[in-house]
Amino acid sequence: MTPKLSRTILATSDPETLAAEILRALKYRVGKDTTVATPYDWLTASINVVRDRVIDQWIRSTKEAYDEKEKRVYYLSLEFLIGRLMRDAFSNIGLWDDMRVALKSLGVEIDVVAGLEPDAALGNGGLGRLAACFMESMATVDIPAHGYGIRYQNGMFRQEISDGWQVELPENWLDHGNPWEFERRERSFEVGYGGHVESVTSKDGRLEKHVWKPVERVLAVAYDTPVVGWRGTRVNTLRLWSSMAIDPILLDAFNAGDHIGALRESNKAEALSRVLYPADSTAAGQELRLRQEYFFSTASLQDITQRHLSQFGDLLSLPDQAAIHLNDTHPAVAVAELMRLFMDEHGVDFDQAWDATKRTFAYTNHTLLPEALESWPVALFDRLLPRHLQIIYAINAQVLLEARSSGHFSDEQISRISLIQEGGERRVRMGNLAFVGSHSINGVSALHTELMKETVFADLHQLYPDRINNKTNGITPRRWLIQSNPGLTGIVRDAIGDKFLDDVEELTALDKFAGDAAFREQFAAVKRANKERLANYVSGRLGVKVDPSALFDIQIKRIHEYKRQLLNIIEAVALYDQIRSHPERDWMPRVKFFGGKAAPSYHNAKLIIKLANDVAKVINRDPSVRGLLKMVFVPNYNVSLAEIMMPAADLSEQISTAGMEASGTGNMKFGLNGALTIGTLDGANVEMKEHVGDENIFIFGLTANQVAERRANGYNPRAVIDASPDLSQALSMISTGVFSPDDPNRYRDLLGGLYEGDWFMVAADFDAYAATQREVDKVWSDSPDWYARAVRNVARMGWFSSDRTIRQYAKEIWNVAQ
Ligand code: 26W
Repeated sequence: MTPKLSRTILATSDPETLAAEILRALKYRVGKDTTVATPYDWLTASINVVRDRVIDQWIRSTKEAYDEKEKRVYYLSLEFLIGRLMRDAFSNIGLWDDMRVALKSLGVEIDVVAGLEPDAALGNGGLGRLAACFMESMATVDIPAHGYGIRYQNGMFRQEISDGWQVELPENWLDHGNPWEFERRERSFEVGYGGHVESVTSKDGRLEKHVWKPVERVLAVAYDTPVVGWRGTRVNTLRLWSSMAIDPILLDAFNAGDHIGALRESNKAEALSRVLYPADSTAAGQELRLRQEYFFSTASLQDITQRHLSQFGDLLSLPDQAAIHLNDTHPAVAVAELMRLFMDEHGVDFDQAWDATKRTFAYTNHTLLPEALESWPVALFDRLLPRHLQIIYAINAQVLLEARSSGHFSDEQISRISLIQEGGERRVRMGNLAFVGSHSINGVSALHTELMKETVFADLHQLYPDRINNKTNGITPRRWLIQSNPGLTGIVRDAIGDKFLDDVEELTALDKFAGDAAFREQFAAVKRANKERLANYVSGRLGVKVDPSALFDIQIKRIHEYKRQLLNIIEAVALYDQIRSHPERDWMPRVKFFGGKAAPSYHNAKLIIKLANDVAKVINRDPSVRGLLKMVFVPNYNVSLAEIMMPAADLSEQISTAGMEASGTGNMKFGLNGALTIGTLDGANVEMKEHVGDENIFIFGLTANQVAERRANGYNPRAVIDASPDLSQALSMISTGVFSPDDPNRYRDLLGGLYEGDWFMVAADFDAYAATQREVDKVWSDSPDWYARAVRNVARMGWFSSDRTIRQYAKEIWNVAQ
């Protein structure tokens, strides 16, 4: 047996050696010398130097998994929101500081070069970023794992703000090439669509098997990116599929002079992996999306099964060697595809195939929003994937038989368990497919998991009561503390030593420093420096001046009504009004930052962005506010911007309507960087409160049960608004055009929603929220108290590491060694 990889920093090199290697890479890999090298060339050369070391370890990791016949994890996700990789890889492998010195000796600033790397935004938000944190944690805790997804040519759109409105621009992360990826033309698989299914019968007329004859076919080509764990212990693979025509040029058409027509197939095929769907919560419902889902599901499964067969020779042992994880329902068609591969390609009978399929798959649900639950019209499914639809019918028959024969289910329940939604246009329910095809279905926070059992999956949970379990989300402390906040990392190392670098739960040792005035001062100085960096950023980009000694209050996340940016903005308006009417009071200076993208077709979300900008414009210009309140909407929120904003926050806004945010992960990033949270008892906020302690978090508002109860028993927002003078006044300012004199009716419909139903309970929670904000002011005015609480947040957030989450998945879902 080969020894386990050692947990030592493998890449020790002195800066002189590295400088020489950089020069060599510049010359022989980039083809330039120092006199003509652009900053991009330095970036490429530097990455190449570190990449070589990563590759050595990558090959070792891969070989070890093979030799030891280790069970592998395959994480299927339509999104990987990885961000930049340079600092991550350099730092994890222990070379960041040496590379800084090496580059400096060549007259190059590492931060400038690192800032040129494109931010790989192959995801929308939480779900995609979680997949990226998980990849890093799986490498760190030494689990053999492959991520599988799509190599979108255009990732998440770039957001510009023009006259206060969101404008979407295409994002071109591959324009300068991508030094991290390796094209694997030899790993390509055919993907079929459409056509028909033939039944093959034996001589005596028995049905032997089905053969799907697709009419359209494209190629999925693999691109591999190494994922480096902490201290370079293990390097795993992120394999992204790119689509390509099988015949890139139709020669007949070309020879006949139709040069454009000759490329038609090629263009059509390449459209598949062209662009990420930018909707983070509403199912797109478009054919291309289903094509994407099947495209990467089948390519990944063909790859996995081929690897398994070549190593073990027998497909039925797949569940012993492979755990395939479905990141939400986006790859749920993989359940039917694996069944097809078993039955049609490998002659396994239905019962055995079904048993092996369930033992192989596990599924994570990330949202309870009804509009986000994927379902596809049966007619569309039949046209694109006729064999899969047959298989889904067969699975459905099996599941409904189980339900019926148990005698415990009413007809209504049976119709909810069915994989096919009846009534109106018949649809395939992807959540139900993922559920019945998996041995484990997990939620992403304790509350969310309980709500899953009570709502969307109540009937399926009754049928299969052992399947639903909780795995509270986490974040990687490497990117979200060590790399993005070197200042805080430094003072923590000085205070408690280095153990927390390898096990972030060791941060609890910092708890006693909450009472240490000298440490609190160091902490405040680090926070101040991080705030200055953010202040410089917004002054440079937006020309807005903010005072770093003010309280930095930050809400950054996708713009969505349930996340209630509107509540925050209305409260800012109320505060603005109060400051003007009571200039004599002792107001605490505050800067409210907002950032986030709206789905391009989400009208209200786009209006909320415009409102934030309209309100900011008026407040920031009003001399009577005397700079006590400022508001900034920071455009194009992405992973790289998060790395600047998280460390600079004093107050983290996590104010979703209770019961609606599955977990949240931004909440954890803020806490780990020493921000205090103002939030509802929603998602992982509930567990954060348990960990940091009631006095170190500001909780307000209705609970999930109270929200459900109000919605059920008739809630009258109008009465609530009338009873709150502050809210009434703020709403009337917005609706009379104080912030939109050019179009006083701009927000009529948006605010109308608050009077009519107020589904998101903005009015219901307003007074509690505003009162809690004044409580925040009070604590902020007492610096030692504030920073003591902030230090306790850092000390107690270690549990929210994705290493902990991944260990739980490994042990309780995947059954893999670590
Ligand atoms: C089909 C369209 C679509 C696309 C994306 C529907 C739903 C999604 C995701 C489920 C949205 C998402 O990112 N959900 C977030 O997942 C995070 C990681 O678990 C959680 O922390 C967030 O609370 C949840 O909103």
